[in-house]
Amino acid sequence: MRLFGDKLKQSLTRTRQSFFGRIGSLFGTGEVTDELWDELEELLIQADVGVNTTVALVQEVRDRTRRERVREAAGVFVILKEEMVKAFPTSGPPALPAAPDLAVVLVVGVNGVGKTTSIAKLGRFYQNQGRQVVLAAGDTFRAAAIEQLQVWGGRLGVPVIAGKPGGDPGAVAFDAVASCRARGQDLLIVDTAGRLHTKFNLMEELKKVRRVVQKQLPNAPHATLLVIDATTGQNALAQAEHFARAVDVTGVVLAKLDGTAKGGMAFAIAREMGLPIQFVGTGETLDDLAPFDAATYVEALFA
Ligand SMILES: Nc1nc2c(ncn2[C@@H]2O[C@H](COP(=O)(O)OP(=O)(O)OP(=O)(O)O)[C@@H](O)[C@H]2O)c(=O)[nH]1
Ligand SMILES: [Mg+2]
Repeated sequence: MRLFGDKLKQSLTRTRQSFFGRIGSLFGTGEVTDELWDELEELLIQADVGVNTTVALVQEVRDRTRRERVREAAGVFVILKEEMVKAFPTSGPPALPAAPDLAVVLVVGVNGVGKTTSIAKLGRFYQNQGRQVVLAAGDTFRAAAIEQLQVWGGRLGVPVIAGKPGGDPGAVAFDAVASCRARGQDLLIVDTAGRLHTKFNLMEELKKVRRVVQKQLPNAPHATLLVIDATTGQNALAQAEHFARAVDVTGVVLAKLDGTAKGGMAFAIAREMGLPIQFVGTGETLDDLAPFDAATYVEALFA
């Protein structure tokens, strides 16, 4: 966990140096004033924490400060950090059936958010845990998507199950499950499209992929991970809700956390969407993925 903690901390460098660093300075000295609360609220909103989440968080901290008769800013800072950790009811990777049982992970999200790269990183993560990983190229729409996944599969040294460009992603998923079962491989990660030609409906296609997988393996997919791009701010939330409603998203991969100075979006996702953040993307290479841990995250925002 130490290594992952370092990665998470590293990816939050820009965030720490901007909004959250300034929040830390607010609590440096002295008394608690009305201005302090106003500034705190403003900085949290600027850091992508989201208006509703910010208001609720600041209210809770104010209430506790009053109840616990805290007068020093330093004491309020401790309460703030505790409440921030509490914003995440759960931490860590999804619970999956243990090997040798086959676990199926479906990865969804808007185009360009980092799905395929995250799949490769997840492949490495689970490989390191000793699992026999297989990838399925379920994005049959975008021309280069299949090849891109094959390149990652080559780097990982794992099989990539693919069909023809423009083919049926349900069929690819079906074949991939069958292939894993025939060969005794125990972790299948399915890539999906982020965008389709307008005459098709992406949500319907994703639902179909789910149904096809379920036909062979009733409890699958065991996790449906929504990839969210941390650099896109609050707009991403509306898109994410769309996916969450359509395909029973079970958790979030917050990609490109290293690419933003506003790393507060995790709070809005957890509170406003009620979804657990399970992994964060910390860069562009295979090892740039860390399991999300709320305490480490909050510490890294200020440390
Ligand atoms: N800095 C950084 N870049 C990332 C991260 N994850 C993905 N990227 C970059 O984001 C870009 C898009 O990544 P993809 O994995 O192709 O995204 P996608 O969602 O599969 O895109 P489509 O297949 O077009 O829908 C690539 O240039 C990746 O290198 C991350 O955690 N940090
Ligand atoms: Mg892709």
